[in-house]
Amino acid sequence: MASVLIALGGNVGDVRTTFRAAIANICGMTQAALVARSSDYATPPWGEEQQASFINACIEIETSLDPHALLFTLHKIEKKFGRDRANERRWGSRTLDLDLIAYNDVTLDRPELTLPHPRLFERAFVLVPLAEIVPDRLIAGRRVADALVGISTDGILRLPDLD
Ligand code: PH2
Ligand code: MG
Ligand code: MG
Repeated sequence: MASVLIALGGNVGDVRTTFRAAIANICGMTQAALVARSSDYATPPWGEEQQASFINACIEIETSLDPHALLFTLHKIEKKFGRDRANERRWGSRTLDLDLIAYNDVTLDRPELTLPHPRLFERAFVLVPLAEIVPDRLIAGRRVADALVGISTDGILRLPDLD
């Protein structure tokens, strides 16, 4: 079994409801157990600033799928929740983005998949939810909670749990 960290993001539609359903789908379709789920956070849009705020969260799962099978499944789930990869801008709006952040300590550098996620340490919208669930985890030799020191978390707001 592998311990896998996945970041969720979206800014179109009822994103928190999408997250809830997507997490159930991830566990169902990857024969995975949900180990931890962060709170949802409202986050300022990064990359392309003239768009709606995002909601972001992170989960940890345990799965026996290999990284590529997992990536394929995550893409299927994105599509099921309205993601249209063919007609979107690189840093633009989406219904659902599911990013593989880390898969055990696997390192991989392929066009379709880089592990750990190459932009993880630049992104407070990933590190803040990640530090809530796995503060002591080492990714690329760095402790998650330490990686947050020195990067701006301005405008990131933890949202109260839904019922
Ligand atoms: N995702 C993007 C572009 N910008 N900004 C925030 N705050 N959160 C995201 O998940 C995000 C983003 C495209 O994938
Ligand atoms: Mg992303
Ligand atoms: Mg993505």
